[in-house]
Amino acid sequence: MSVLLPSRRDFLVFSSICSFASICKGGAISDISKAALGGQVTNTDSVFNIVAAPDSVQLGPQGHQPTAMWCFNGSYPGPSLRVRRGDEVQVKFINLLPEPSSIHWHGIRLLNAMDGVPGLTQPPVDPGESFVYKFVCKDAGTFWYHPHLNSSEQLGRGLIGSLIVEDDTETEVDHDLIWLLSDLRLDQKGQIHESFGSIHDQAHAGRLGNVVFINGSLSDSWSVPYGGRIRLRLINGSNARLFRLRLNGPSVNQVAIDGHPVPPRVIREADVLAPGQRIDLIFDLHTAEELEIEDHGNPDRAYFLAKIGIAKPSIGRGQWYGQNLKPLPANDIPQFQITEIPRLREIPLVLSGGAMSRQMSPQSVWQMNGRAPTMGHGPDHFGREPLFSISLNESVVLKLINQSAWFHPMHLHGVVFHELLGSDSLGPARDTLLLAPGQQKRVVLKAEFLGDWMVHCHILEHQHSGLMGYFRVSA
Ligand SMILES: [Cu+2]
Repeated sequence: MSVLLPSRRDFLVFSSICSFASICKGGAISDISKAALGGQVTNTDSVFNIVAAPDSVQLGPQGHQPTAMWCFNGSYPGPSLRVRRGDEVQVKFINLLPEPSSIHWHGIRLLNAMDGVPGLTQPPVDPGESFVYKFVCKDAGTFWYHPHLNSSEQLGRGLIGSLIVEDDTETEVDHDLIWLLSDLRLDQKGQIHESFGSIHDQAHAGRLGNVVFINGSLSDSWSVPYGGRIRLRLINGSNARLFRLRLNGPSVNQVAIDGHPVPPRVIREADVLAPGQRIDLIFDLHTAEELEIEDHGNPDRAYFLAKIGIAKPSIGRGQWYGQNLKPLPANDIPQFQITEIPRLREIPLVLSGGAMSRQMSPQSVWQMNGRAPTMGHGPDHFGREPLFSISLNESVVLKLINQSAWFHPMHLHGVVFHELLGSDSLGPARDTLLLAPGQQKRVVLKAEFLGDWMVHCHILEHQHSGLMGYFRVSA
């Protein structure tokens, strides 16, 4: 029961934040970013300005020391962008960081030139420069955005945001909540810990934070203004943390994974939510009910994440939907016949290295297919040659083989894929798939878009130190 678990406020570092109220405020550039923003972003015509810049954010309670971070539009997380399926989204990205950056639209199937990977799909956006992203959102669902350069540090300093694509025939709910989950590694002064580039993090489980946030907040009590049906969109925007969310209260349906609908299924525990992944839940809350959510991602250090209840007094009444929950409207993604799969070309992708491995060395922490791309985040850090090539419109089976002793959520850009479950069924459409230590998984995918596309581990310290390459889709 959650009352026995520690809350996030009990985390050691948080009490440290509280005791450092008097450190002076930094971030001279924050005024520039606010000026460049020109007020609120608008989404009426799916045209946005996104400014990345240093800023200071009140992570702890009021009166305590703000944290110097890197922010999209001055907030942590950045603005939540809501668009309609089929819209052409236009984002002017302005970089006011002290280093080059970009924005990648995680999970969005788009043209290669808009994928936001410096050195592969576009030049880096230098400090003071801008880049206009234009893409059509083909799929409704829960997506997110973040830089794709020096990702461990840029996300670890706060550059994350959600992108929600709505459908005209969306399943009706009274409240549509987004929880962008993240963690930050903070020092004793409540500032971002400067341990970026740590070989220990790279070779082990990545840069785990010491404080977990929901939409940048420490609040563990959330409320909707009145009862009814609630959609909760969970996004894991942390560098390395695996969430395993246990749900106590009303019955909860899992309705989408990585943005794409799945048949509604009542769960007491959501699938593991690895970095980059999303899960959508739908549940009904009436009268005095509350949904309590615990994170058992690390079974030895489970904690109470938050609860969702109805504000008191409730200011209205939601609809009563009964037990009837229809699947979300499907996205038009490639479909596969199970009978065609044995005929498809199979491409192995072997992940090796990391701590406790003989393949690991200071020059090569991780390897993909035995190859160790240059460490770091320069223009050739993902290797000069593609890991594999696929013809346009070809379907292939990719065999992911984790020879290491560590978890790897593997993310492919430019495609959605399905895991092959045994010989006769397919898992849900995904863009990021978690491999446990020593695990092998086969996925089927169809190459729909030309170009060079990243394939990498979404534990960003693994990505930084070798688990990052690309595949080529050619005509
Ligand atoms: Cu990894």
